[in-house]
Amino acid sequence: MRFDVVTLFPELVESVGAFGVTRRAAEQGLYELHCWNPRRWGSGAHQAVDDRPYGGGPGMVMQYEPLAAALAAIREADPGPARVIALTPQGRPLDQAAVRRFAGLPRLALVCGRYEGIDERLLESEVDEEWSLGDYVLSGGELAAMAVIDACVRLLPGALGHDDSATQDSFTEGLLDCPHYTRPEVVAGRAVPPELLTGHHAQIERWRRREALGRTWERRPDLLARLAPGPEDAALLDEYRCLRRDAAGGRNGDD
Ligand code: 9D3
Repeated sequence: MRFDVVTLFPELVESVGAFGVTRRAAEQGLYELHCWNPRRWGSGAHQAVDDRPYGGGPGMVMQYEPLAAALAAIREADPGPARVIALTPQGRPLDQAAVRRFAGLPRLALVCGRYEGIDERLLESEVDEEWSLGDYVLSGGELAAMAVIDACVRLLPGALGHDDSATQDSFTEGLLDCPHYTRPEVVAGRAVPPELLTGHHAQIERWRRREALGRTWERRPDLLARLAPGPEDAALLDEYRCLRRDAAGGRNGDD
């Protein structure tokens, strides 16, 4: 897979490939990352890429021309069709379904906004989709582009090695992950849940499923609503609630 990123901070974006899974995947040739600085196509002595907003107001707006020139250079570098994504606060919040779709494409071009935003005409004429990282304020689109790249690369065949946790990842299934424990068996007076020490595989899987359902119910009811648990999961969730109530000894605020 090939990523082309239009950014005023290429070193920042390139660092996504410098560590861990994404670094190994790059070394294996599973993907290529190319950054394009629109400043190269800026105007005047300072190679400006931004100007004041029409209608007035604070901040600056990224101009059409340098961004369009960068996208033209991307198409010239490799004529294969690239889907063009812009990372903006107005985009839909990124999710695993979108990442899965991107990871199936041969090429992705990512446009990172800075300043107050991007000239709307660039978004209308050159960009296929707008995505955001969520409802909080970042300084620009770079971290969002890096998130897209990281999330895609881990889905590329061969990126994760053989135990392939990608297919088991919680969001693939729409549930939060269950808790994890490792040695030692007791830490600060807290023991590992005994179910995990039995070596009884079916019992362990049942415990993990129950904890995953319970945590999703507590922390992300929006995810659970979309999943619509079947009768077996509903029973596990009931069991979780009972255990929760007993453990709280009547100290639960809501029930
Ligand atoms: C005053 C209105 N703000 C828009 C919500 C101004 C503004 C804030 C932040 C304009 C641009 C930015 C820069 N942010 C991004 O480019 C960005 C972003 C984000 O801020 N949050 C979540 N995802 C993303 S993707 C790109």
